Amino acid sequence: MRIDVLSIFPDYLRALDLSLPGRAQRSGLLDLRVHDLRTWTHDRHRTVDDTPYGGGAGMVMKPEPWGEAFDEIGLEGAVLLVPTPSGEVFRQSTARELAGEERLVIACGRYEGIDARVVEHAAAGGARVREVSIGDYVLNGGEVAALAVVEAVVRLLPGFMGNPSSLVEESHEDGLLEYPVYTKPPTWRGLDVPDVLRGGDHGAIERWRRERALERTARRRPDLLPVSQLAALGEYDVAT
Ligand code: 6GU
Repeated sequence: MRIDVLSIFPDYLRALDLSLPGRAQRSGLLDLRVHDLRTWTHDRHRTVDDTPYGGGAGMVMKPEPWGEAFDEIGLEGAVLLVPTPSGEVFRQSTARELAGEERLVIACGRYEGIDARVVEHAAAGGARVREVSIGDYVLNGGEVAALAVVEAVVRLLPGFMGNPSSLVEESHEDGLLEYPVYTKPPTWRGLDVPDVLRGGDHGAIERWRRERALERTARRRPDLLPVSQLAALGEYDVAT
């Protein structure tokens, strides 16, 4: 997979040379290219923003540098991702869809966002555009979201994970939060590992894990469960 990231803070994306995406790059699975948006400015101050039409606080990113950047790197066959708090929520299912793509271009905005014509123009030119948010809070720019998106997608690329079954069992893959996990020692500071996990009855272990996953999801993320399933579980104390 090829991923181009455009940002006025390319150093922010350095973290991608470490850890998981770094390994994918060295193995040839990932071709990651980070670009400084200011490459496509022409004035002495390398200006990327201006005041908003219609008034209001903050600055808006000018369309011209984005247009020239897209012309040069090309959007052919790519999904253009635009991180923004006003986007659709980026989920595990989104990561799965994107992991099947050959090319992603991620346009990181700063300030109050990017002139809306940039997305309009890219879509009119045939690009598949997705404006995505990583959660209900506001960040200063798309860079941190881009890091999250790249990491979530790259770890799903075929051949990336040493043990693909660890991908199937984790939180969100089955619509539930993951059950609690334990390792040795069996007793630590007076706290025991649940007996069932040490008993070797794999059916019982599977049932226990499913129950804990359901219970945890009902308590922490009731929005993930259909009402029917929530009702069947009865009351859970949200404090625990
Ligand atoms: Cl993708 N961008 C910004 N600036 N803030 C966010 C976000 C994205 N997702 C949640 N908050």
